[in-house]
Amino acid sequence: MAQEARLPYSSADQGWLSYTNNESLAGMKELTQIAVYGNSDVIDSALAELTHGIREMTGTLPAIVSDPDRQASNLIRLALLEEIGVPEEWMDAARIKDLGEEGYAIRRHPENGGGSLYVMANTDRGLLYGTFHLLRILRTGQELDRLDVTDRPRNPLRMMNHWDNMDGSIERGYAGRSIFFQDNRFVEDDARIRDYARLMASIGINGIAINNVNVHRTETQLITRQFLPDVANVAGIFRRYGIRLFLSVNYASPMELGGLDTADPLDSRVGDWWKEKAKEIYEYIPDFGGFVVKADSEHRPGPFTYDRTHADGSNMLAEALEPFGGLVIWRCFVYNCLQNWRDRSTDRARAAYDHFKPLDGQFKPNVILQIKNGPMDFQVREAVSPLLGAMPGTNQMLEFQITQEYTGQQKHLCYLVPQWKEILDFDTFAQGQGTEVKKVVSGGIYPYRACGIAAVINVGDDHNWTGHTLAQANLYGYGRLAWNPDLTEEDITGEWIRLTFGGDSLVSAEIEPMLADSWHVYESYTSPLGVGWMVNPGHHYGPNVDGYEYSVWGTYHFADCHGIGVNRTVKDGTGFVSQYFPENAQRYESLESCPDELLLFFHHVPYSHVLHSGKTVIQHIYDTHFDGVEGVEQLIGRWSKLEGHIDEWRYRNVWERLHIQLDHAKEWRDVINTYFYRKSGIPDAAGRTIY
Ligand code: GCV
Repeated sequence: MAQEARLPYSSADQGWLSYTNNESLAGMKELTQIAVYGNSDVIDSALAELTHGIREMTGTLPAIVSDPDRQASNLIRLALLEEIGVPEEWMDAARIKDLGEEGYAIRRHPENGGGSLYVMANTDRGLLYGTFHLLRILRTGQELDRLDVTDRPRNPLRMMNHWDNMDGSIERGYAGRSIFFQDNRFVEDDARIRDYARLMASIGINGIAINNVNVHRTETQLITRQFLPDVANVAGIFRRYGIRLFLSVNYASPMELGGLDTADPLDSRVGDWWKEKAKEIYEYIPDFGGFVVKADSEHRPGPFTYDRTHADGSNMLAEALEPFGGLVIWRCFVYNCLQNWRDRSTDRARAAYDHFKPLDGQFKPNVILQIKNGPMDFQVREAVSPLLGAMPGTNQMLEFQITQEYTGQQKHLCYLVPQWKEILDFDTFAQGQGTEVKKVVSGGIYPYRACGIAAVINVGDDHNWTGHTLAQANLYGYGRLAWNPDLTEEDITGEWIRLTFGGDSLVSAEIEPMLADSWHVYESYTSPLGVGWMVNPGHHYGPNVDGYEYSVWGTYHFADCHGIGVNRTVKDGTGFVSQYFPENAQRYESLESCPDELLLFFHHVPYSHVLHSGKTVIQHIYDTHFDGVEGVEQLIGRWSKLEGHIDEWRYRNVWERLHIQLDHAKEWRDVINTYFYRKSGIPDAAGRTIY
């Protein structure tokens, strides 16, 4: 029974689900009783959350009443529409239909001198999302009197990708160990997984891949009977929260598990092996979401070994999953990672488009191509991938990275919502003006059968999930944007702060600008003008200006004594620019119209080149690196004002990380400025200390 669920399940920080006492709600009669119309595990989860949230906020556990009179008032009615039947004037058939499978309506209706709150949906998942929305409304103290909300998600698939390994490590994880695995087994205590499922459902996530896309030996076994019972157990936890479980699979599984001598997608033994495998998986997990596949990428196996295309490879898997409604999420992060740095004509940025664009229209309806937001790899600033929008006949989804691999590794504060907003709002011009990325991936431009957004998650088993407490805002913000990419940065930030820290206005007044400024601050003291990659190879923490300069990875800045940047123009560069639709191609091709922040991504220029800002490139480098450190000092100044306004644990957690950030920002500043001073011989116009 839902009422018996003891929430939270673990002692971890509850983040934005901390429903602390809220005196203004104490007298509200409609929060004292709940009537439920419908019956399912997901509805039980909604009810458990609602009772828990209300008890925490008001101090009183609401009573569950069954079959109340239609005239009864002063209660919450949590109702499937088909069970309750609402008056036509509230919700006509069109509006009900419009809620779809995941939407909901929340409404306050005056009744018999009192009032009732209605949460209504066509499905139990809709009710769960509506419940979390109602709790947000209550927690943030929004006006209830004329409450009349309807909402539904824009993106059909709103997904989290874990890069967790079964030994408990997390590739690019900065917040502890895996919450799923340890010592090559599943964890025994699943309390963290249960709280995690709640957190994810509360921001609308509906799909989670639990293991790393680099599928090593033990993880290859996840699709065998040895581990499927455990996988099914986790899938069951997620199912109660409306989330489908996916697995990353090893493309060479038929060889590693099946004893075949090939993984050739056109060899019928390979296809048959996967068909049998799919049948087995669905015996354990009837609603299994499908496979995430990294093939022919960074030494992972794939169809190229057999001279087959990625359409051949993914379609073969899709055929196996199709009878069960499963999806193949096929990553487009395919490039030559053994490049010769002496060869300036090969451009890693071109790779995804060059590989996949010619295959448009050849993929099965249950294949989705998952495309990283940029053509390189989650840099603090890079261009938007030109592949997005360029394949009208192929399902696409966007991949973001919440885990801060290149953006400060959760030691530095770097709020990524502003970056994601820019990417989602980027106009591809694929179908003329107004073909923004957000419309493409939500299926609003081409008739995609499946699409949406995925992100590499930033959580581990640290008490606060994300290492840096303020990095929870990235997690929250991603979910909210995946639900509705039109939400504003300000709305998301304000909501997260109030839910997480309560209503103290000083806390909002200081944290809001901290988050808003942090991406630019981080960008200022790290790599300049979109060039990226000035980090140490392997762990990707910087600074190391030439860390990747003479390597095989295709990630160069080409700085010499005259200038810096990658010439990706059509005129005399790698031609990458031609992959964009003409409006963008023209803008990036020309030095005059290329935006400053991407200048070195698209052009190689002398240090004396004058930016639109009026500064030379070299002076811009010096200024931003000095400014960046000052920016961190300001972040510390703001945070210090919150001592005593925030509990000691979270205050110290952020304070300590901000001081690490300051030390490291100084290191970035001095290394980068000194490097470019020594390369260019041009002094800083302001005469500041450079070594
Ligand atoms: C999971 C980058 C990261 C790798 C990651 C890879 C990918 O190269 O550094 O850790 O591998 O991207 O997205 O597949």
